[in-house]
Amino acid sequence: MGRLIVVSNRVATPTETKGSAGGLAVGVFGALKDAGGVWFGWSGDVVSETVANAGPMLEQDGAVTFATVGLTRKDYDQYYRGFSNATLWPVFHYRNDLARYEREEYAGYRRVNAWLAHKLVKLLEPDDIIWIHDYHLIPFAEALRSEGVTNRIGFFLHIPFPAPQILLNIPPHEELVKSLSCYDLLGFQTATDQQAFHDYVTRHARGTVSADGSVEAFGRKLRTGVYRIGVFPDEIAEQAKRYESRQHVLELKQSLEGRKLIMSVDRLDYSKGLVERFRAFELLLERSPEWRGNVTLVQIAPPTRSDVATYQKIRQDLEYEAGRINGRYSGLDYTPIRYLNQQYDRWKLMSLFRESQIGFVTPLHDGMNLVAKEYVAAQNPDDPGVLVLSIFAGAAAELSGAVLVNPHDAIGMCEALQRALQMPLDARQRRHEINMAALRENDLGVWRDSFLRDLRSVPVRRSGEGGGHQ
Ligand code: ADQ
Repeated sequence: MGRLIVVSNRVATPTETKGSAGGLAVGVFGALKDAGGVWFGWSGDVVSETVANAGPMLEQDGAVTFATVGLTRKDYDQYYRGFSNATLWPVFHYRNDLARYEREEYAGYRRVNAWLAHKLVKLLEPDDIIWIHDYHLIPFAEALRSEGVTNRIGFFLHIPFPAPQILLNIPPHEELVKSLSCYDLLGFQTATDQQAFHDYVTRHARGTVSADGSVEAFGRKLRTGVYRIGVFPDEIAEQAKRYESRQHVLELKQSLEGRKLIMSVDRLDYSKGLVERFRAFELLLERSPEWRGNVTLVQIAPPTRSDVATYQKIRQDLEYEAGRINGRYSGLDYTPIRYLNQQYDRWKLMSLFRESQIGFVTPLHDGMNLVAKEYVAAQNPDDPGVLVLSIFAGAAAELSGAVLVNPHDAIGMCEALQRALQMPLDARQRRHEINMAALRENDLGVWRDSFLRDLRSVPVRRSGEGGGHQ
């Protein structure tokens, strides 16, 4: 079995893979440890051109090499802040209204992909399989192919793939899909995302799609599949339990003075539906006076991409809404919304989830949403909280024990909160068992292993073959 090469925009540090990072880093690192290999990507640093060109920096941890490069200011602005996060992210989350398109940024995006691919080529061996992650790196395989790389290359998209009518808003949409067709295997979070890609291929690229998900387009053949990313539920459950009597949990409990707790945790992003969530909670207090003073919403949302204008705007909007709602319903000893702009250690979050009666996860569009899965896994099976989940999270297709909501329906969300707050123990337990069974059946290991198994089964291309496998 050849080595595994993982390429992602950001690379976790060796220390992060041992606990503090999210499940994904731990899962990917597990596969790297088993097969041996390289994790390659951006270090997160903005550096001078000389330092960038001197990379990659190599750090060895057992059989795994962490290989990272810095980006120059121009590359960061065009590739990361520009085309990736001000064009692709909003459009792929159905927010054309927040997207901009600049030719120079797109050129920078392709240039950085080509530059990164060129850096990686030197680290490759003939039997390696290469797994590229996410929207920052769509042209990566094309760039590797143009350097003569014939290894198997797979791509997993962590975010939604938009319906063709939405994708058409990005002027170089055809080039992007053509770049995707250079992979041997494309993995999507949900069947809806896969279908959207197939729709583009058949309607706009004169391609064909077979019943098994194989695609022929732009003179290339590739496979597509649905791989639902998961968590390791029993590890999370154990972690949440182990830390349930730590000081931060006791302090929270004490400060609640017996009030019910609704927990929400997200990156501060407009796709996560935070403003709509605050308004639904406000409606609960407005329509059901008995809950005033008796339920608290804790929203943890650390800022991300804060140098992108649309992220500054969502932050302002949310601060305004939290202030307005708290002004309206606070008492001398009661604040309805506790809004925290902080990053928390993973184990702290899991133990806070366990203390709460509701996990309120309401994105407007999301790939999978791992917070929803973590919330379920962290619950105490003897007294579990209820997950109130948006139908637009990929996780909604699996977690049939959740109370599903449409985040655009404020009254519907408010009613769902009421229902969850009053749900009897036996109903909560039944729902929790259903959700836990789904998490165990499709955990992070299943996601990783099934993607890699499918990628390994793709026929090897002969040298000189340009695009997807023949
Ligand atoms: P994200 O948009 O980042 O991921 P999500 O799936 O919820 O969203 O993952 C967030 C991770 O960060 C979780 O593990 C969570 O615990 C952690 N996290 C969030 N807020 C935190 C905080 N305040 N402190 C510490 N940790 C925090 C993208 C896609 C998703 C897809 C994932 C994985 O947008 O749809 O599920 O990739 O494929």
